[in-house]
Amino acid sequence: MSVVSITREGEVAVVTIDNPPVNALSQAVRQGLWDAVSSLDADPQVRAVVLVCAGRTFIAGADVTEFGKPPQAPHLPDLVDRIEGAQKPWVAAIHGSALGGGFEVAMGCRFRVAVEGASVGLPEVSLGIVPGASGTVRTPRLAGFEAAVELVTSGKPVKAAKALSLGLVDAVFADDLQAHALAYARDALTRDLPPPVSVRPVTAPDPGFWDEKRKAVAKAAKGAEAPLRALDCLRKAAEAPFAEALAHERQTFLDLRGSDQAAALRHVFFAERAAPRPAHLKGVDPLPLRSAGVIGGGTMGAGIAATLRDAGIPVTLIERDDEALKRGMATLRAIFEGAVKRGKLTEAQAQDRMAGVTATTDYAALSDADLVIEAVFEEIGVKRAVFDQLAAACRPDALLATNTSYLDPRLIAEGLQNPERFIGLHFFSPANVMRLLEIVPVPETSDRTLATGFALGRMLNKIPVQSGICEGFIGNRILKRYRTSAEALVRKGIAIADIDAAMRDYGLAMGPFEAQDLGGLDIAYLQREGARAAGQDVPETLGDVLVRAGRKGQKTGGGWYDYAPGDRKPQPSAAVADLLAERIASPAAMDRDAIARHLVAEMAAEGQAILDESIAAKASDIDLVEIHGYGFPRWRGGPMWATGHRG
Ligand code: T1G
Ligand code: NAD
Repeated sequence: MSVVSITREGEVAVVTIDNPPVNALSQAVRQGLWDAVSSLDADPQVRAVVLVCAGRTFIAGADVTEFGKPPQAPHLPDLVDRIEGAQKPWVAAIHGSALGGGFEVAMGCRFRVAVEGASVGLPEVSLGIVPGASGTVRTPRLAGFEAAVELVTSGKPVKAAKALSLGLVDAVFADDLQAHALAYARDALTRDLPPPVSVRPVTAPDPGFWDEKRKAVAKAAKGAEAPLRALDCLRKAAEAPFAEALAHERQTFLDLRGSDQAAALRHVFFAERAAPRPAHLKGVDPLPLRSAGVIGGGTMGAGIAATLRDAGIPVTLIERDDEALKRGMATLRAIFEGAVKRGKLTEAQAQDRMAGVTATTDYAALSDADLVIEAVFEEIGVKRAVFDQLAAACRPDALLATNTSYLDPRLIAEGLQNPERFIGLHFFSPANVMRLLEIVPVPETSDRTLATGFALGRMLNKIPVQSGICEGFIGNRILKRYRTSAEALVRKGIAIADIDAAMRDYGLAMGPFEAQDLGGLDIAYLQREGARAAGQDVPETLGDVLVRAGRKGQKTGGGWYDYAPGDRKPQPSAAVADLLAERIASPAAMDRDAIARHLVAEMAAEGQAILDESIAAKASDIDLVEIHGYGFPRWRGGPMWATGHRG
């Protein structure tokens, strides 16, 4: 079957790309399009061409699987120029997503039309590269530099309606894309054609524009190289002739394609796509998930209910009493109202989400739920009592899940009827934002239950990673090692602020001590005290000393740092120096890069132990946990990738 085929609709030819799963621009597709230009230019019956894609989306971009190999002709920039130079006007008909090279091909066409809900974008920077087939020189000729800078340096796609307002597409249709595209092409033939995109004029912004954008892009990039290089290409497109700017872009693309950051980002790209469908569950059918219950409407319960509703799943929210239920529903409503304020949801969508929640204290409401997720207090007695009620109230085949962070799920499930349907689903706060979902089976968990956990992860657009049972599973276990290692540096006299600065320079949003002050030192302290009360030997930490002195973080006006009233800016604390004086060696200096390399190596060492104990199946899963659960910089690939682990 040819990946590119041509049919005729009167004087308009239809070129169809059919290259599942996402019509990527493989060499065969590029060759097929190249040959189509020749044959259609030579056909006197053909006056215009409509380019469509079969399947679920327009061209999703260059074929990422070809990136590791030498580029093969026809090269994409040449193909885009060839389409633009065709004797007959081409109309790109976009559904799904036209991304990267896909949108560049569309910009080589004389017109672009889209169906409502389609997206266009240039996500190359998320792969550590820049558009390599004229994206930085054609986009400004359609939409101007303000929009082009946002589109190219953020890598975020825009929906068809916005693309129309920016001039990136010429028309948007409610349905029947191909028929409308054919009509559009025929109508275009009755009028003077607009000039090809490459010869449309650009208005070069003043130098101040670029200074301002460079600051903003550097801040957002947080150490990633590609966004700044993309900005340079855009400035070149403003200040140099098309051909010179195109050559500069191509050189930048080829230069970045072989970079460490691009290799790391491709690693993450493929790991993210492999995660929701683990090989060992291939062929295991998940159970249907048509309705869910959430027990506990606190921080996590409300977030979990929100993410379920975002996926269109009806939710029954259960709390201890009406007062707590009101609080839970208020938290949930606030989540959706925040999304409306940010333009993520319409008011109607927010109302629909709330309408899909049944709030009650009566467990009988769960009698037909397919799935129930428990998110009550982190106390084994409370949890086990909840699961006893669930076993009595729910169907015997209903999936029962715990969101516990530190309790052993086997203890929670002890004595549960039909334990094969029990599983740990560890969401991260805020559960409706963080994509990481640690899936923790107990020995009795059936493969079907496990496959359903992953199916839920896909439905919720999460990054699901299977974890074995150990204290803190994968993420919180590495977090503990990271924090212990950071405290060890403090004991050696390294300044707290230097350690945080080192990790921020490395690419984390904040360092380990700032993060504890933000989240609260008492959460981990209570976990340690619980372990001590249970007879475990848990050595005193510096954090213990601070919490015992009432320093729990920002919420008490001070933790590792002091905070002026109403100010969240961390200030080095003389009180902390006094409190810890007997436990810290005299001040010592350590190069920030050395601090970061040491702490990342500590994370990776714990990751290796996690692999050795089969708590995680592969190193890339650990990278995904750190990137999606703890903000590890994607462009470093994760702690395992960054320290040379492959697999
Ligand atoms: N190349 C090859 N395979 C791809 C691919 C691509 N560009 N994009 C996705 N796939 C595979 C993916 O591995 C998975 O495979 C399947 O398609 C479904 O993907 C010159 C150089 C399009 C929004 O960065 O954003 O063009 O696991 O699960 O959730 O300037 O895929 O099924 O075997 O993500 O429906 C720029 C990346 C490339 C787009 C669909 N393009 N893809 O999402 O499906 S660089 C991108 C996506 C470039 C030019 C430069 C998403 C999607 P498998 P999926 P989805
Ligand atoms: P929380 O205190 O904010 O909420 C717990 C809720 O459970 C409260 O609203 C309480 O009223 C309710 N509850 C208690 N007993 C109940 C019962 N018998 N029936 C119904 N509702 C009951 O706690 P949280 O932060 O949401 O944590 C909940 C669970 O999620 C814990 O197991 C915690 O370890 C886990 N978790 C927390 C985080 C986090 O960052 N907070 C992250 C991941 C997992």
